[in-house]
Amino acid sequence: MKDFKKATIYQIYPKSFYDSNDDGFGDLQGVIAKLDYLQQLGIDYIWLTPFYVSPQKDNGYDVADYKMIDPIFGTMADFEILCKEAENREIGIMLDMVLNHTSTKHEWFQKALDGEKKYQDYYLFKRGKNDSAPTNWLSKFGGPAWQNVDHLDMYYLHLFDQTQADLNWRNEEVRENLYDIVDYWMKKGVMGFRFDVINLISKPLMLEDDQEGDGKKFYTDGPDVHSYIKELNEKTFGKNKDIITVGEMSSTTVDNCIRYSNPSENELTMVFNFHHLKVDYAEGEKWSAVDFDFINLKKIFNHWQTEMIKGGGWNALFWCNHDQPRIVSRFGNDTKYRLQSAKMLATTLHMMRGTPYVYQGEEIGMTNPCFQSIDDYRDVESINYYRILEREGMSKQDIIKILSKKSRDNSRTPMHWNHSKSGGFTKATPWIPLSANFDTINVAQSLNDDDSIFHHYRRLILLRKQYDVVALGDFTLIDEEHPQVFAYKRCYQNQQLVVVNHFYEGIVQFELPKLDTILTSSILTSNYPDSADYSDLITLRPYESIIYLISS
Ligand code: TEU
Repeated sequence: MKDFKKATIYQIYPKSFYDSNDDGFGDLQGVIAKLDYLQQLGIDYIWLTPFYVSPQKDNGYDVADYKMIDPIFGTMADFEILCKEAENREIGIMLDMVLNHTSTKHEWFQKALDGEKKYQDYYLFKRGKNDSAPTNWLSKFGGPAWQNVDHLDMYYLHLFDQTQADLNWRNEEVRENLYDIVDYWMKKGVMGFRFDVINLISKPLMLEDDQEGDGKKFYTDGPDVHSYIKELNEKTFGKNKDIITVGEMSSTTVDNCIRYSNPSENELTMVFNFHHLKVDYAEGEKWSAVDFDFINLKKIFNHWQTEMIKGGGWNALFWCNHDQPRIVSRFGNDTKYRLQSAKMLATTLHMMRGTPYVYQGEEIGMTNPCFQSIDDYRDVESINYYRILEREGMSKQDIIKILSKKSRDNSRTPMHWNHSKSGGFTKATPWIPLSANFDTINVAQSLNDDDSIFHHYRRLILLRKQYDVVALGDFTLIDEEHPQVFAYKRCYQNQQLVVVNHFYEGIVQFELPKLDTILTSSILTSNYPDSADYSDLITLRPYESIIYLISS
């Protein structure tokens, strides 16, 4: 059995990973073809985003049949081979379970539309009030969260796209059906699950208008969420102690996350929260192009590290995923200091306490593609917001500028395997354009260069396995108010790490904690070949990042 505290998880967005049959879409055979590469990186699990039958309005997060594989990704036989081949390489497969909503093309929803009361009760169908929607809640993808169905004279709730109808978790039969789906995949030999927006599943009995916001305060970490997750655990993955789980928690709190992930609660293994990725929002508004707030970033990490340790919870650590822009373009420098800043960001994250996730392409320092036209975008959220911002009077140029920083498509461009046409991803036309820099930033180049970002990630993944302090140490932030450096200490038994990360260009001096003379220090890894030895005051170069190991 793998120890999740020492594990690293690699996220694959199959549509953009590798196209084995040259139809322009990545597929499961494409994942199989690249398993050796992932083994070389040293990861322990692969989280695959949804590949179930889906109209693909939200790239598979709109599931029409949970037990079938969408033909664009391959067949069940492909999936079974993938599980076996991954297992041969000691890699576990984690599946994405989208249990908050289904596609409106799902047969349950179709039967509800046909007037079957039983299936209407699978969703949140409500009568409108005074000729308008049941509440004033807003969808996370823009516009109202309720869609009217004329012939039923009712609205249904969709927190995401109109084609993603929220399920009614109060209905026991719905829950049993969902547990059966999880069971079905467990029997296929999967080793983990990522539960999509699982903290949004519990809606209050009485739905009311939100006088201040978009409605999220009513359903985020909702009234019965902990009891539903406990039940999900008990009836499905809790039966196999080797299975690991991660919950995606939207706008959550640390107290809830301790409950979600403290083992004594029998809920989940770990949790994603997004607070650290909102430091470049302008007063809570994602669709803005402002610099990130560095001090706040440190404070948020410090809060989540120390509070989760105190409460016995477990963080999933991540900079990137399929919903987030590329980190090197976001908090790093994707031009002159791409190499140094990508490594620095990796070190900052991987030396914290929690289980790190690497999103495909992050390990070679892929950047945002900087699309110049709305025609290059595919993401439903980005396209919706393009229209909304245009209606609000923003210029096309300003909207494109914001999208090029914030769109989810920034991370969804095809993986760069080599410098050949389409980056070796496909021989056909890819479903979404590539970033133009695939000729210099690609896997082939990274594997050949000992100094590459890839090899830095490989070393970090290994350090977590080699040093207990990485997995188990406590966490203390050093110099919280320092405007350029994010440094922290980790301690476990007689081992200590001091991790120093310079987030900006230029040269900066930084004071390190004084060491007892009986202690010795060495550099475990750094992103410059000649970083300074440990001393009370060190000088850091642009984006310099050093891990010191202190021992007695
Ligand atoms: O995302 C949940 C979610 O709310 C965000 O990450 C969202 O994409 C972002 O806040 C928009 O600004 C999950 C999936 O990861 C995402 O891909 C799906 O679109 C969404 O759920 C619905 O299933």
